[in-house]
Amino acid sequence: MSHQATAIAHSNIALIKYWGKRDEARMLPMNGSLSLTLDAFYTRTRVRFFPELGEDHVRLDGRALEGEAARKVSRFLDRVRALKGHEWRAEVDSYNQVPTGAGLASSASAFAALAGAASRAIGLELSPRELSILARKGSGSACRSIFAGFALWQAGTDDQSSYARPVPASNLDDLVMLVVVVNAGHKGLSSREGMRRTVATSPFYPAWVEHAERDLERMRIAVLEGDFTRIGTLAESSAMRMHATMLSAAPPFCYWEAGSLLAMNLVRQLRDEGHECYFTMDAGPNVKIIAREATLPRLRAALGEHFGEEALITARPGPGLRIEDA
Ligand code: 2P0
Repeated sequence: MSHQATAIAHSNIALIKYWGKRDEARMLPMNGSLSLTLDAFYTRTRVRFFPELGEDHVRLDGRALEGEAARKVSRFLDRVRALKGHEWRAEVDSYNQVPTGAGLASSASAFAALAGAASRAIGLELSPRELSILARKGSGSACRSIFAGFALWQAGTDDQSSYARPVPASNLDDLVMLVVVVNAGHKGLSSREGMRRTVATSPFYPAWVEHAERDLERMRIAVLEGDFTRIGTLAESSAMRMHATMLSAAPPFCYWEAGSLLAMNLVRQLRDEGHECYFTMDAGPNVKIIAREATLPRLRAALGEHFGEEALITARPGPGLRIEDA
């Protein structure tokens, strides 16, 4: 019997952001979040377990991972091994269709794919909810990438109640996300460290948590009703409030660059001209514009003028996790 499997998971962008953990060891978030899984960015991961192997070997885009990045994968594999009661070590081969570490959620697709491939390879048959719980322990946002389209991660109160599920949507098939790659380089402060500092030091943080839970329910309803204006307004506000907690941390930090501000201003300008669109930003300088298919040509022209066509990536609602036995 071969102990191998391959999984493909797409990344997701949060419309209501996850920012801060209440329990880092158990990877429980302070607040729930809601995201859109995207077609354009994904990770394909093959895991092969070998009973005789002495240690895990992890490759990303063909190159051996070392140091903390490799240990993070091994610790995750330890969880999978513990679930099955095997000591087997693994060879992991992962390929990213995402600029790694540029705020385009590579850890979400990475750990969702790893959860799918490793669990199947070792002989576990997990439900989508169990896969979401497992993926969460690799990286919080990964629990949402198990699902296609819109997903809601309920914060929960313990390990088994903190997972994502699909959110029913109506009239949103023409939703698009235009990613403006302001800077594709590796970001400075990791999300994990940024969250830690924000929770510990920002006086705005309690207000963030309170509003995030309220906005989460509003967003769920807006998605259910297909209310694009409400979705965009809530998403933009969630992103701005999250970044306000970073600006108010000690020491303060900021992921924005000059190009980020330019893109945000262009979005506001286009909106004022009647081309409805909204922006969101994550733990990096890139700006993601939420729009509808009909507005896309105008947006691409306006943003392309400043950033160049090659800096624009059009993403659409994407599929959930797929696992193959080979
Ligand atoms: C999100 N981000 O909801 C938020 C918004 C970035 C900004 O989830 O520590 O890689 O592994 O749980 O999930 C990015 O952080 O952090 C993230 P960990 P993760 O998408």
